[in-house]
Amino acid sequence: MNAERSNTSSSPILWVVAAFALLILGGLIIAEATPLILPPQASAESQQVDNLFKVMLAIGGAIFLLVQGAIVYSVIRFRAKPGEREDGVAMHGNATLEFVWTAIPAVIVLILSILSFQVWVSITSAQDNELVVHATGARFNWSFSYNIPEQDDLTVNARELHTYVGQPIRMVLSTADVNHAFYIPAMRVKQDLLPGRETEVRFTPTIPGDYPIFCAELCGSGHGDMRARIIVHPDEETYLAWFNPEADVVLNPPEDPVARGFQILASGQYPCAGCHVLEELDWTGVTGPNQNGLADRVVNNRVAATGEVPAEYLGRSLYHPGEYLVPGFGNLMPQFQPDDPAGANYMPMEDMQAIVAYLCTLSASGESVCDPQNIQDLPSLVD
Ligand code: HEC
Ligand SMILES: [Cu+2]
Repeated sequence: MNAERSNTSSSPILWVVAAFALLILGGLIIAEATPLILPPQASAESQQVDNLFKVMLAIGGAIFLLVQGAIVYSVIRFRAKPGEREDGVAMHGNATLEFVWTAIPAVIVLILSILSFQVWVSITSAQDNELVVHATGARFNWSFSYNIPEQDDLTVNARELHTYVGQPIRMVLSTADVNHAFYIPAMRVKQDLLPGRETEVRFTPTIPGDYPIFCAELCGSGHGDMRARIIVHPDEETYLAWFNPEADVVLNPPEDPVARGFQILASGQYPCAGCHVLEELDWTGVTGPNQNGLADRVVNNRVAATGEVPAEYLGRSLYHPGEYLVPGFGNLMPQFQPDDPAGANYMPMEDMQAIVAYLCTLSASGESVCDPQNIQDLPSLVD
């Protein structure tokens, strides 16, 4: 027994070396295993981000094993013997130890900041021939808009982000209300949206597919509904097969106001989808009332409650949402306004009229419940 003890304590260096080798091995295993649960690396930048992440995991994993190992060792090695009731030895101050545990983390942090800076510079630098897409976050919705080439003021709006393999993309991000964060795990990008300024983020998709986009900044009750998708087309041709017809509808909008209203809402230009359910348009938000069968409810219920004709009620729901609150719901809907194109929640009068014309058809029969004359007169009715 005695012989064995003196044998082990005679080569402490060996034990320390063996323990450190185990820690490093453990750290490397953690660094290799954890990324297996990450989404695919679907952008050119994702490999650099993941490699940096692996370095951090290896270091963090080794430190985790060191700390946990020291705890387990101490619990076993230093536990009180039966009947032992005295305090432990009082110790304080160990300059060597303190120097070591300050110097090692300082070196680690320095190395990590240099590596991080390199990756950051590399993935955020401008590239030739970028496709610029604007994304707007609004509680609780994402919408995307693309400039139409050679048409200065006209944009294609979409609820999904379309792009294609190999095309560098620059997203310009702005918010209509509070902070949001634009997060595409498969592209390894995450960027905050801040009121009053534009932020940007860049990436180049490499694998065709359909990946989720999230909001990564708690922005209110419907935050969990604030999702969208990025569709990465295999090449420019398939991308244009989506883009050109969309641009065509914008350049030649439908004459019929109902069709135009449907098209405006389907484009996701306004954030309704994140707050309302409407099957026809794939809306899934639950912050506001369900809009299926809305027109019948307006006729049977809201008209009597407000003394307004149906078109007037719907128009005022958009421009003065706080005026009449649907029972059971709070005053959470943005107040759209036709006066200031640069201001928040701008919705021109013609858009409002088209949207109301469409909402009037959400009846069991599919027939409009509104008088066309009332829709024409909306500018004075909603004043
Ligand atoms: C931030 C969440 C939010 C957004 C975005 C939003 N709404 Fe609403 N909406 C509400 C809430 C909450 C109510 C119920 C309270 C009220 O009447 O104002 C409501 C009520 C309504 C009503 C009245 C419904 C009824 O049953 O009487 C209509 C119509 C409506 N919204 C249409 C829209 C349209 C169209 C859009 C997009 C242009 C939109 N909303 C965007 C939250 C939202
Ligand atoms: Cu959000």
